[in-house]
Amino acid sequence: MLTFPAAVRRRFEAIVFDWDGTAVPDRHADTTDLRRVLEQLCTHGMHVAIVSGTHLGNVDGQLGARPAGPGTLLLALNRGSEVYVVDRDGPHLLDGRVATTAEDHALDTAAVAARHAFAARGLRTELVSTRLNRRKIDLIPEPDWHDPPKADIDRLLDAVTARLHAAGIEGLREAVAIAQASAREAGLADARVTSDAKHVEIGLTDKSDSARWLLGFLQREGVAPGTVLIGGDEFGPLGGVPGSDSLMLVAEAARATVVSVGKEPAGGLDPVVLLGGGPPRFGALLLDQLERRRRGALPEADEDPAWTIAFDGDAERERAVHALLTLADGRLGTRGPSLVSSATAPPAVYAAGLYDGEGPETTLLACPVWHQAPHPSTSEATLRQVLDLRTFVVHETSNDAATIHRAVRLSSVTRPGAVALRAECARGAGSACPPLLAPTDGRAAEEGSTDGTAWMRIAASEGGVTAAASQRVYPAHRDVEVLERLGVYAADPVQLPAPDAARGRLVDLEQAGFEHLFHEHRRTWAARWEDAYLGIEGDPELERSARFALGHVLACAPDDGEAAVGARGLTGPAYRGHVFWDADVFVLPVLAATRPAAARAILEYRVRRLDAARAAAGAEGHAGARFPWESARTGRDVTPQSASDRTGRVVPIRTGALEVHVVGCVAWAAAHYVDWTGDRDFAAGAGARLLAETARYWASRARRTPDGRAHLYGVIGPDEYHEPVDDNAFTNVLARWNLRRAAALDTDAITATERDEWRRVADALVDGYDPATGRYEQFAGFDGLEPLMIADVSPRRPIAADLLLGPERVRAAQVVKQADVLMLHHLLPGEVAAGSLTQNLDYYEPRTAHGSSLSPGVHAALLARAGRLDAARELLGLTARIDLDDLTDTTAGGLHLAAMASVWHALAFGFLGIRPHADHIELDPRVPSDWSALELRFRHHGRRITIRAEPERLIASADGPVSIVIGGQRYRVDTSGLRLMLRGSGHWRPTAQLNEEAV
Ligand code: IFM
Repeated sequence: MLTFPAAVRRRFEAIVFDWDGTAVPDRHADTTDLRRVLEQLCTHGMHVAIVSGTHLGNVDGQLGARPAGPGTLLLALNRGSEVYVVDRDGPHLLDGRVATTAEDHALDTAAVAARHAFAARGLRTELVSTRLNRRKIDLIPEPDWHDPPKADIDRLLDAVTARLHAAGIEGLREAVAIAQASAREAGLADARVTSDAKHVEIGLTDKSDSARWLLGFLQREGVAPGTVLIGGDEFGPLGGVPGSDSLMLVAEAARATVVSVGKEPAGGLDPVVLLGGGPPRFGALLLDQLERRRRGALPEADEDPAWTIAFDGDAERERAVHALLTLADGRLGTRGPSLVSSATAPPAVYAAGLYDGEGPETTLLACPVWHQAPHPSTSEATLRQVLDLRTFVVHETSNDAATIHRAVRLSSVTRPGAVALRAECARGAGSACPPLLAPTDGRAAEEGSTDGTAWMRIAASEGGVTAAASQRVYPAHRDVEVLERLGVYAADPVQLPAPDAARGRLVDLEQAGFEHLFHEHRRTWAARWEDAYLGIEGDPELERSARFALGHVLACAPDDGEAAVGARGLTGPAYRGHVFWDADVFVLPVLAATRPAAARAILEYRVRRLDAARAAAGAEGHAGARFPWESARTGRDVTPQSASDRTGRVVPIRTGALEVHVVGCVAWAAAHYVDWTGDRDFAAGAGARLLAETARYWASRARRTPDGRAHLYGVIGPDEYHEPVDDNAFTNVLARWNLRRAAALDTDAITATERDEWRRVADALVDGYDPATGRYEQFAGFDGLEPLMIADVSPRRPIAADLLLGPERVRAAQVVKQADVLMLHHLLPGEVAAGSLTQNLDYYEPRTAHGSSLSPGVHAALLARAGRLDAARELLGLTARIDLDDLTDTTAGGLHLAAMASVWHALAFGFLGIRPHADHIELDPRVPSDWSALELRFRHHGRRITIRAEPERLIASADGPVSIVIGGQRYRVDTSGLRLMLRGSGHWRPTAQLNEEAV
């Protein structure tokens, strides 16, 4: 086999190439071999796109490929005017740009005018075709030229230049300028005028449109630009005119590898790799790609710093890195590398909602491990792991000096519960590793093997998990073989699944194969990012950290059934996988705006435990539903009742008994989901039940005093340093909102008497607000505690103030663990006293230790709302790095999912000031002057909306009509977008040339 330069000696995911002169020498060449290679490349999962100026009949007629996939064959033809997808049944038009009658007329006028201009200089030309969207003027018309082979580019250029000189035209560049002037005069402002030495063409589109379309397609397929190969034969200038293939080098292709097989008379053009050799060389390149795929070449990461995070042999932080690199699909979470196993940091797999044990001991069940591959034994081995944030695929390389081992693994978001691994290893090592290993917690696993399929099942106290996996090992090259493993998990919290439950699904997986699974997984992730794009231009490091955080939130819940999202998701064992308010008020808002079905699954988890919550309320002697502080399988409270402190002293944990605000948080989540999605069925059904039952709880728990006021006694607020407290402002105002919102529900399930009672209780609930200071007292008596600023006891935050100062001291002082009063301003800005944010920020922020990771992101959001952008950025940056830098020293136990979610809260609710309402979105953007733009995409009531906010400009667009309110003014936004400028007065105003329509 011919060798190629290092730049192309790798597996690419897609190839985009010019047809005439690159893939075929002329339009009559035999393409039997080419057809076969391209079809097989598609079968092996590569996307193939042909770019040509000519029409379908020419390219498809000559090639005749009929590929089956999973790779796609695309034809981008007629110089950027049409795109076809070709499958077994032939080509189908995907997209086409049809010239309007006026454009058609203008093209004719331009072409005739150009010919006249040439004729006036004494140059005879011909209009050789009048195909779709373009006109082509032959500079050397028949019979002057006897069909020169295009490959003979030097002769062709000489002949054309001589002819042009004879007419006093300096060269091709001037010929193009003449045609350009004609096009402009004909009214074609954005005409594309090009030359391939033989012709001058005037068109509405060109190869740059093809390239942009194709790269957009590949992006929607989840193919990173750095894994795309672009091929052509004319990149360098021809007679002073840019080579026609250089038009493919659009900005979106900046990370692609580009090769030319042409003669390139003007020499190299950065970054094109000059291969030369014409179509035969290009054919060899395609064959090389096919060979790599046949030998099981691993997909490679495009190490674009904007979309990847790499860890190099970080032994010290080994367990934290495991958490950071968790692959989750909403049902399954896998942590730990494939190529190294360590007794101190064992790999782990968890299934969502699958718990073992009873009461406070209830713990996520450790499942069979599927992802261990043969690993080098030498201790010098170093491990490099790259997480591709676009697709949540982990690429691993282990180098033990003698051999390089590599592995790629994924947890399929298209088929949650399905997993795939491909690894390169030393000959003979592949089959040494069994496909399933028992978890290291010593739990009994039953295992077996049927027809080459291994299965393993583990019973929980109720239900359990069964995994099935198969693998094949095949030679790659000399000393290397490829191990390919597919696995399926069936988890059931009620009944232990039979081996066949997993084995049956594995058969489907095996039929699909690794490449197919890889393809669909990539595409599903691309669709997620398409709805949840996040860009922070001007701060690449923050942008990447924020994408990391958002990606993990997008990965934590499935699209159907119920989602038991624990405080650490499926990324680690901390908090035993228990579900807290973290899921309802931190994770859910992000998903409601970006993956509504997953947000619905989080609510479904609560809905299915409504009976347990009713029973808990009843057991306390209250009405309604009392959701537990920590929840797991049954919906009964599983909060531990005690723990040992640093001194070994056993201290009681009272959050389970007293942190009742979670009840209102569930109601808030239901209402917030409806605000984002407009899901009427949920609102009228389960949503109404959640709101009503939680309101019943508050109404019966509130105590009246003779002065007519209502109180909630003996609770713990979000600030867990103080317990128990009376009338925690957060709890009371949340309960008040809950009662009022439920009283307003349009349902027969609530009686008029109940509504009246709820409104009366809501009106009577004390909230600790003092109009004189504009401040809420965090709970009754907080103001009388010892004033203590965090800066006086610690130079840095976050700190665990209870550990630093001791629990007694913090209990007696104004030291706040996490946003408490301020959490109200974050969740319920319409329920707190207007204008009270600043006073409460001023007072509580310096007293807050950020002893919980839930705190700094919320503060960042509020500081941004208050216009304190520098302080907001500082806390946003801290939150975004909380796990990446293991700032709390607890990341090993799993990622702080609520903190990850709060990064998005800070950007969306804080910097952009977004609020969802039933019939509009409210915006109040504040963008730091050194960010060139903050861009977020989300869904509101089914419409996809993109907001791009620059320090002084705002662009909003949507895929259908939506209403946006900015500065009290309502605008209608649709696909054509809305532009506003920030005026000197600090108000957003439409720019003059706008399409806005105030309604
Ligand atoms: O829910 C949080 C709580 O607010 C603070 N301690 C940790 C819990 C789980 O993240």
